[in-house]
Amino acid sequence: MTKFYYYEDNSDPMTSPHNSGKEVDPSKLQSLGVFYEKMPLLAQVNALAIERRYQNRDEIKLNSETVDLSSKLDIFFKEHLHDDEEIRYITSGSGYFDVRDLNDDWIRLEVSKGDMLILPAGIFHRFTLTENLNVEAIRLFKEEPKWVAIPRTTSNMNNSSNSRIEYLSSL
Ligand code: KMT
Ligand code: NI
Repeated sequence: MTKFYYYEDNSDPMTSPHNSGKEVDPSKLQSLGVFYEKMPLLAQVNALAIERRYQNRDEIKLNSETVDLSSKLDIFFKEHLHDDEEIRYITSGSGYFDVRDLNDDWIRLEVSKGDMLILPAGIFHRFTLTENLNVEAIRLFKEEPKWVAIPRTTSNMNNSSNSRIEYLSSL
């Protein structure tokens, strides 16, 4: 199964695959600072968290019973960045993370149980569910479990947020 591909912008709902058929190599993701690894065991994630000095975590569950699911999904699907690196570990169900490449095209990453993803601080991204409308994930935070999403605006596209400047210069 293809897990990483260029997103096709069409009128399908956001939870549809939007698969353009153009596959993306893991090395392409690495060049954007995105790391993906299959981790069958939570112990592997715990070791990674210690290695990278993560202090906190929480659990997120989204499914058809979630209160205000559609407004929550709208928030996650708005293009944004964070000032901290984010680690996500999928424990059940599936979802899509979309990340921007340097040409501003979307790369879609399909994640499911056992998938670990590290998104660097400063990368523009968004998240949605697959058509199954069900995901459970652990979100790991460097410090307190804060989740501040900085929306993309014309003024922070390239240079107004520190994490964006640092991200671009790290590539
Ligand atoms: C993010 O930062 O976009 C998220 O945490 C999405 C939800 S994690 C399954
Ligand atoms: Ni995010």
